[in-house]
Amino acid sequence: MVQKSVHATSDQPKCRLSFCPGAPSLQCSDDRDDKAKIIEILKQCDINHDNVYSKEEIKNVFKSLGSRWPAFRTYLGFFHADANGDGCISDEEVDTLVKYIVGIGYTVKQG
Ligand SMILES: [Ca+2]
Ligand SMILES: [Ca+2]
Repeated sequence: MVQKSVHATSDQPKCRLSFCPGAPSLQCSDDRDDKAKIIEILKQCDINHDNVYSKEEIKNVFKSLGSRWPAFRTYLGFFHADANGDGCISDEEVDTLVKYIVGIGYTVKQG
């Protein structure tokens, strides 16, 4: 004998804490790792080793990251990071650039 117990609990919101599959998951651990790898690529692309990045050097960075539009990305990167507008990314500005690169979703795959 099967007896269904029917409880009327319709006045309680059932799915208040349901997970939304489309919601971005919070990832904090990988972020720092990505940053470190991007800084590594930046250093490799600093051809004249002056710790200042010219447009040409930044374009190489985006090429290394596999960007399809390195010139466009360079333009936007400078727009975001070149605070004093002198046409190159100095040591103080490079952090903003790295944040920008991480922000647009470039991750560095090793191997
Ligand atoms: Ca340089
Ligand atoms: Ca600058």
